[in-house]
Amino acid sequence: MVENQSLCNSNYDEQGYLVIRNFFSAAEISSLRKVILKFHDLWKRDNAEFYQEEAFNSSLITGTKYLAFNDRIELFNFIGSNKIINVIESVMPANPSFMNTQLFFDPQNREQNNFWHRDCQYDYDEEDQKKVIDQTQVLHLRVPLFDEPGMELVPGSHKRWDNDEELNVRLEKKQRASSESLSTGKEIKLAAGDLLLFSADMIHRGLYGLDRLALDILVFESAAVYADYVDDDCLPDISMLDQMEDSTLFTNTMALKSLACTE
Ligand SMILES: O=C(O)CCC(=O)C(=O)O
Repeated sequence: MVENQSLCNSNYDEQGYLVIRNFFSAAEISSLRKVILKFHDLWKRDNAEFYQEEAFNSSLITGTKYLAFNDRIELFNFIGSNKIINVIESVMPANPSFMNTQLFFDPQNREQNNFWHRDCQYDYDEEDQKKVIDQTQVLHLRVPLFDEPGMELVPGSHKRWDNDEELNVRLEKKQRASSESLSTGKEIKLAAGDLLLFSADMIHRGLYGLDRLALDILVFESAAVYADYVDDDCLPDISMLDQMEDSTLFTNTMALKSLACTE
């Protein structure tokens, strides 16, 4: 149960992020780590060149390509647990829907820099990014599986456009690089067991080091536009829904997808 739900909501609403220390028990993280490491080892073997040259994340962790039925159930039960759904609903009350999962790790090329971005910048030009920030919400839940340097975030930037420094660095204008430091950035160090919630719309970057491995769960507020981003293969089978404490994250997505099909 998330204590002081309204406090969570107002912190997230104002700052664009929320850290809950020791949210998960050592046993919860240890079981999750086993499943994720299975995925990660198989994924690395299958993507050896990409992994060596440039990768810093993988995605579709709940899909059928690398994990067997029982491991997928374990992941779905973790995501669809009362404690996770409660915390999601405390910051996103209106029909939160499952989008995807990603796994973040250190790039093998130690010269590879991290980079400031808003997630929406890869799909929209600057004018549309302003609208997206204003109108839609995507939430990341970061679950570090080991202690890690964490994330650097620009608090409050989920609700406002960039200042000059931020824009030039983030979009590499005026000969700035997206890996340069920002005076408005705030580092959030994370330990295994912590949970970080942050808005995908805010200006952020990952901090590399300590051989990190973090599971990110992506959730969107039910705007049908994001239903197209969801890969069917990453959703649970109907038989898996009953096993979860709370399957609403997935049933909301399924409802949106079936709505999109009939339109
Ligand atoms: O951890 C990273 O390397 C980047 C994370 C990130 O940008 C994201 O989760 O959207």
